[in-house]
Amino acid sequence: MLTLYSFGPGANSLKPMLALYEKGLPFTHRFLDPARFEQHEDWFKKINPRAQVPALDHDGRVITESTVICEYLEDAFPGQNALRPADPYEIAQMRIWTKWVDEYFCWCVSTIGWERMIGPFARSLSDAAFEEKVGRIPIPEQQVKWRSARKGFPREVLEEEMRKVHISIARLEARLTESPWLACDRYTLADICNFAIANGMERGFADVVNEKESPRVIDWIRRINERPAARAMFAKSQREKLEPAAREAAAGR
Ligand SMILES: N[C@@H](CCC(=O)N[C@@H](CS)C(=O)NCC(=O)O)C(=O)O
Repeated sequence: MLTLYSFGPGANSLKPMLALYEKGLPFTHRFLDPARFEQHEDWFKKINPRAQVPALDHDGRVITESTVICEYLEDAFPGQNALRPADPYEIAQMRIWTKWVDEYFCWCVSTIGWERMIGPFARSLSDAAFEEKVGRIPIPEQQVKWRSARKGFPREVLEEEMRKVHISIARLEARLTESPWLACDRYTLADICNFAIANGMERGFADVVNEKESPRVIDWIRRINERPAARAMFAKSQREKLEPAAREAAAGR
């Protein structure tokens, strides 16, 4: 039995969720509400002591780290709609792209996202409420990030991160000019893991991701969104949003 703990189909949570849909694996989804800091609650820290999503429970054993979960699904369910190429060279190319998103692309987009979204949210809390929430976070760097978002990241940090966002999109555009998919001539975890960060950037980063500057990236985002697995995933998430009571009942709350 598979249970995915996640914030829904966005950012790191999207990676294993889309992989599960692509592979056609039935799973239970346990949504954690970031607005209620559910990821920092004690019950969830027993599942992931780092208090972060996503986490996957497979028959009572927990796997964390979004990209590792995706690779785990390939190892545990190899015959089922493979998302990893068979050729060792192509596997290496796939891992270069998943490593890059985890170490570079994800971080610059994340800092800007935290400035825009987490900052106002953190400032809406009283000092006492904020400190109480931050005190529950087990990772020191993550506490620093919450505090920086509340204060507002320094302008030079935001400028540097935006520079990296431009570089990231240019790198994706260049690759997608020579190949329809990132790692090889077929859709793999490289596409899923980078899509997790790039999806929605046409709206949130319209001056970087647009038809003029990055038409191949726009087309690649569209092609992934049109896949039956992505459509099913987003439709299910929409239903879950519209039916919070049903979702909470399913989660046993
Ligand atoms: N390296 C981890 C990062 C996980 C991560 O950053 N999760 C975010 C959501 S995308 C989270 O749980 N944020 C809440 C918090 O840190 O308080 C992975 O890839 O799974």
